[in-house]
Amino acid sequence: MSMDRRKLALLAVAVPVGALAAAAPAHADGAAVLHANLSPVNQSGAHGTAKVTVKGTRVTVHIESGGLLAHSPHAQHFHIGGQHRCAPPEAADDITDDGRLSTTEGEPYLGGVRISLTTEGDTSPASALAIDRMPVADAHGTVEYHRTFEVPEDVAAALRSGKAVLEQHGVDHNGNGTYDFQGAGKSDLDPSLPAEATDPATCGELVPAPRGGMAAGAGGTAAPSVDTAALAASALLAAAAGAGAAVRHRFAGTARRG
Ligand SMILES: [Cu+2]
Repeated sequence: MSMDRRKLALLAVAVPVGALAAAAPAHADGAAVLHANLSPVNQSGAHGTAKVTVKGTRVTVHIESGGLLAHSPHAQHFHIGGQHRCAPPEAADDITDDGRLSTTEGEPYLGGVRISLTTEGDTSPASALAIDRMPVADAHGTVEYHRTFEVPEDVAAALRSGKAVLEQHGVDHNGNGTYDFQGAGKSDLDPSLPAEATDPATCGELVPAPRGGMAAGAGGTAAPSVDTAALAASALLAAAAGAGAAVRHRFAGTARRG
């Protein structure tokens, strides 16, 4: 009896606080929403969609993709600094002349890795090939990814202005169900890894979504109740405040690399 009453009392306090915290950023003019259609690269057969919300330097990423190599990690990044577009097919033979598009061949178009879309911890370029912290496709080759984290100001600005590209990596070129060196040799990024583990599998340009269209399209059926959303938002804010400090600290000490 007393425990239930205590929980109720806590909720009674928590809900108004959460509502206050959520109200300010959710409807302020600062938020930008980007969308990407992830198209297959290297005949991977993979595809997907991504939604990125930018509020100040706080970024929320939601990716749903399918057709990837099952039971395998898939490195994924925001690429910034090139022509902010996915590589055209003719880029595939720039360097290796083998018809396969490597990450290096795509870089003039996409730009280098600026954000590593890891599942936990560091998101800087230093984690570009942190395979043990990248999402793993399930038995159906599906990757669902959802994370909120802090980014440097120039990354937030690039995202807002539609100058970032999302790329997922990992292609089973020889179709044997695993990343191996027989498929396409060594990775252009790290010779200790098979090229199959790092070759691009999907690519999509992050394009600003029209402000009016989003609410009608994406809000729909699965929207949580106001109280739930407010509580979740306040928890995210608290978490982001803590995580943001750690990420910024790491960025300060990490040399930038493409
Ligand atoms: Cu990448």
